[in-house]
Amino acid sequence: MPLEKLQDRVLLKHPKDSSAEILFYGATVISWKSGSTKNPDPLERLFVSSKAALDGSKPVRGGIPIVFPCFGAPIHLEHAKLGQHGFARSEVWQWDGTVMDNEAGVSIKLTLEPTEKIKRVYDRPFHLSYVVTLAEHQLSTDLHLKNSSTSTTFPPDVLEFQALLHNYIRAPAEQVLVTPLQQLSYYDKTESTEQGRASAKVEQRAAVDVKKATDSVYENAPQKYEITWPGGGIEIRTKNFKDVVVWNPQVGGSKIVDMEDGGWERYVCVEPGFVRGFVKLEPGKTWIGQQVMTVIAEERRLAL
Ligand code: TA6
Repeated sequence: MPLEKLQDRVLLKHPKDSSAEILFYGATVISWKSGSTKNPDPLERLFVSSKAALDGSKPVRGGIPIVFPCFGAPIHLEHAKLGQHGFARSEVWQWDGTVMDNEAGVSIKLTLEPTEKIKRVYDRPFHLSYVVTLAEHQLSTDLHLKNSSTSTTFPPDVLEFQALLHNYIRAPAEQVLVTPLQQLSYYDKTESTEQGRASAKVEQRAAVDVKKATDSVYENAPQKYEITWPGGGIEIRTKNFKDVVVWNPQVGGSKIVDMEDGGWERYVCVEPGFVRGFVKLEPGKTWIGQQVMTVIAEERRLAL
């Protein structure tokens, strides 16, 4: 059966043995298992901390949490009542149905609309939907946001938001490299200026590693990345996510309460988003942020 709907999650299964698991809480993808063209055995491609809460009590430490409508602490007046990374990752999304189920892949849709609870902190006209598609070696995650305002007043009821897919890619942090980020401007959140802002830099490295604590927000990035390590890799392609964040706290991760011991050694976060500035969306219009993750053929297997 290509799709199994449980009480708190949906399981996707591809005839060629890849699979995915999506919690209704946060629409968080918590597992993606896939082989590659060279090695058919499915391997887990995402990192989820063994200490992560999966019961809806807090955002999942791992997988693919959805960041919306603010990235980090809110800086826009409309987001003033929100917590870090907004509310999309900590609300229960609704099942909308199967979008596709054929040889090419299986695809489902979840939605999130303003509830009384959300309106208390974010009283804006939005309709979110999230389409997750599993193929043989690929996982696609598309976030759709509609400005559902029907107001015809002037000025128009424009939504201003940020959005990001906080991918925890399972990889050996000591060996992983992220490319191509060279010559991009970025904000280094591990360092701050005298004004307390992240310091602005230009990336000099041909390949970015995370051997030391890294929290870098790259602007106007190429939207096509390779995350590679000896024996494996993932390619990420995106549309409308103009920025990308690379994060690994290294041993500082031991201060994160729901991080498993040494968990930071087993992942790199590569997070496509629109997080510098805001997307501005007119009433009735829809914005779509798309991501396709593909397993790069591996020469040999690593046990992670
Ligand atoms: O995307 C990177 C980041 O914003 C880091 O600054 C780091 O704090 C991380 O996200 C995790 O945030 P969280 O709220 O999930 O603990």
